[in-house]
Amino acid sequence: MFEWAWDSVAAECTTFLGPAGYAFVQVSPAQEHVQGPEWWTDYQPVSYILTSKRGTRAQYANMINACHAAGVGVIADTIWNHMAGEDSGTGVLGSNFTHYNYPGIYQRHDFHHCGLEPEDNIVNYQNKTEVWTCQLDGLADLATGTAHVRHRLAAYTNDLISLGVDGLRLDASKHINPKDIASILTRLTARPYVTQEVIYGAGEPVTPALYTKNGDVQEFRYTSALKDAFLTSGISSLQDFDNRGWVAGSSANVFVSNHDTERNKASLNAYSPSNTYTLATVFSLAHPYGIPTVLSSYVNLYNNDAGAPNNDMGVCSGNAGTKGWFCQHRWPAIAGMVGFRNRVGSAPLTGWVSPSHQRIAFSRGSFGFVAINNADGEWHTTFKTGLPAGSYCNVVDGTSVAGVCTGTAFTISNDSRLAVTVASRQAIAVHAGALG
Ligand code: LAG
Ligand code: CA
Repeated sequence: MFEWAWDSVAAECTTFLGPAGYAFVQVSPAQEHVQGPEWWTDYQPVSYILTSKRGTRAQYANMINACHAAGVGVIADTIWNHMAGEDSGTGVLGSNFTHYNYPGIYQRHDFHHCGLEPEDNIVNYQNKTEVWTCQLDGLADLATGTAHVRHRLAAYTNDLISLGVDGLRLDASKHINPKDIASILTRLTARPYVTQEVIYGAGEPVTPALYTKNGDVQEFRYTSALKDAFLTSGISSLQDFDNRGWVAGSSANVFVSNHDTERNKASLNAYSPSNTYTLATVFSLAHPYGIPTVLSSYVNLYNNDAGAPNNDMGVCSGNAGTKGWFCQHRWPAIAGMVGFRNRVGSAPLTGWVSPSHQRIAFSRGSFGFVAINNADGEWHTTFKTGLPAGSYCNVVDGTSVAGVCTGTAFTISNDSRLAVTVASRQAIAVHAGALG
């Protein structure tokens, strides 16, 4: 829930995320950060006081309690790599800092000074040490190899854990030696779910595989592959992700888009043509590779700096966004596929068919079936599914309420066949938990 204020996340956990079956909600960084209207101020910590543009510590704690009551865990976006980028300034709560001095927290020797004067910024991604110890975008790089910094980062994280945080998105993990991450994790009072941001770069020595010992890793090759498949080369290629040199599915956290790639165009986004963003999200929730994350963001993507709308208060209107928010998490196809994923669990992918390069269908054992038509033109056929006979709700366009489908219902025959027309640039999906 990119940039949603804590009070608005709390309300959304209760009214939508919990009932829809989302397991976790990932929220923006919670610590005090630099001032300014841009969204990315959140990624420039100035202290570990848990007050940010998104709310106070009390509001953060209340959000966690509300989400837990709704059955939703909370993943905190956590910044271990750096502090702020500016030469000096004041945080949103009034904490003063200079580039290498955070009174009472860090001083000059708590930062890397990698020797690339005058800026000390990363230039050469072929050099591991440089990627880990020089500055990312001018952000003061913490000396994560030292006991003091490890201790301080663990204290910040243990504070989040004490409020009930269930998982950590470790921002800029690629820029931290994985041994430093491992050491900080040993200092935590609980072992939360961990997903590490390690953006793959072809031929670079700092690889996602170096980080799997610490927890899950975000597999950006998946994000690129989906963009390429849905926009260009065809979706029939979206198989065998475990045989491509990517991290194993059991270590992967995957997404169609995150807040960075929707801005830098390294992925599909909500403005992608021909329904491809929704279809790709249906695919990611149907396919067993990795743990899928659904981004929920706001409409102003073409101004890279634009902060959240509506004074940061996230809000949706029925199944759609409003007041500048997209509310992707409520879009019927996406929310419906969360129910699909929960119902199919770890059932294997079976019965893959792809009669042409823009059409695929597969089952998840005897629990679910999906067909995706990324071509212009109807796909009229009879599928062999893994499901028992019955009447099922198409969860891409409807929900099953007490066994009655609010959208289209499909009949699966005694021999598990489904005769159906999948409209141009649409998907259908049925599962054992949504009869119609
Ligand atoms: C991340 N992952 O590794 C976040 O996903 C990404 O959103 C963060 O960058 C980055 N790491 C640092 O946490 C974002 C913006 C940057 C922004 C940075 C710090 O994408 O554009 O940099 O947060 O706020 C900004 C300016 C830079 C400037 C820097 C330091 O855009 O021009 O050099 O601040 O003053
Ligand atoms: Ca670093």
